[in-house]
Amino acid sequence: MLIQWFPGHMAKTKRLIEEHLKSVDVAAELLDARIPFSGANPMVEELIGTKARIVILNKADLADPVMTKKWEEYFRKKGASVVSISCKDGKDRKKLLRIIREAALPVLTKWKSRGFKARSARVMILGIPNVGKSTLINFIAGAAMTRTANTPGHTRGKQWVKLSDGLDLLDTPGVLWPKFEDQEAALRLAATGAIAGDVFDAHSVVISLLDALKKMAPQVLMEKYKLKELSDEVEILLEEIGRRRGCLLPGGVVDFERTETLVLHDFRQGKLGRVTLDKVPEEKE
Ligand SMILES: Nc1nc2c(ncn2[C@@H]2O[C@H](COP(=O)(O)OP(=O)(O)OP(=O)(O)O)[C@@H](O)[C@H]2O)c(=O)[nH]1
Ligand SMILES: [Mg+2]
Repeated sequence: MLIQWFPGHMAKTKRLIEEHLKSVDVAAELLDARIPFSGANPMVEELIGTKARIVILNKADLADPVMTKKWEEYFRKKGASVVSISCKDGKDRKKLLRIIREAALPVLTKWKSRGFKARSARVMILGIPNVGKSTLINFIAGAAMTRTANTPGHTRGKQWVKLSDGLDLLDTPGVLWPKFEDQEAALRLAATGAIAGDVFDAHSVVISLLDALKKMAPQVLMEKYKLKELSDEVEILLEEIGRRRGCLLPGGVVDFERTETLVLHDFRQGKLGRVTLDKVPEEKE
């Protein structure tokens, strides 16, 4: 889905999310484990405010496991509750539910101490396009999903996915806009598929992706495309990949456009290894 983020649209999105946030106890910020920095919305902390927040590093199956640990550590040091998961791995459901419940506990305890009847913890998922919000909602809901329409009270009009174990999930995720100003971040967002194909220049995206992959996963790159060596020149590397994969135009010239599509597809499918594009910021001594 292509979303054009005009300033007016952003303001409207912000208002809508703020409105939804009022009815939840926990805001779950979903990040792509391959780009926890580039894929973070610049305003999310301001939006969430003092609400209990958890960071979910999703698509961990596509990210470098060592880097994911480092990113978890990074968020933990910043005081956030963090968990890394893959919606492709059913085993991760439990740890996800545990962290959500932990985050909601203080709110629910306070609620009860004020003499109110016990109630479920309410959670909202936030994240940029394509990070896996819908998949995550289905993943947590699993087979036990029941939708309750028009819950009375201040949650009126909202749809909740009722989980059997004392958790309610708002089934409308907050779609956040990604970073725009940061060129590096934009290239990575495009590489992972968070920015739709027609708003970026695929050539630059693939060139910068190959440049990163050359350093991060040279072996996989060579094996996948049956290359004897990796050319220092990324343009030449791209051409060699095209030749290897038979992406040719009449006359035997490499079809760059097709080659770029192929490389992007392979990367997004995880066929070029488990790669994390964002480095954890260096700690200041
Ligand atoms: N490998 C992998 N793919 C995932 C994971 N979670 C989601 N995906 C894939 O990511 C793509 C986007 O998922 P969605 O759930 O549609 O993302 P979304 O955030 O709802 O996207 P929008 O509705 O466009 O904002 C889909 O192809 C999912 O199958 C994961 O943990 N691992
Ligand atoms: Mg969705």
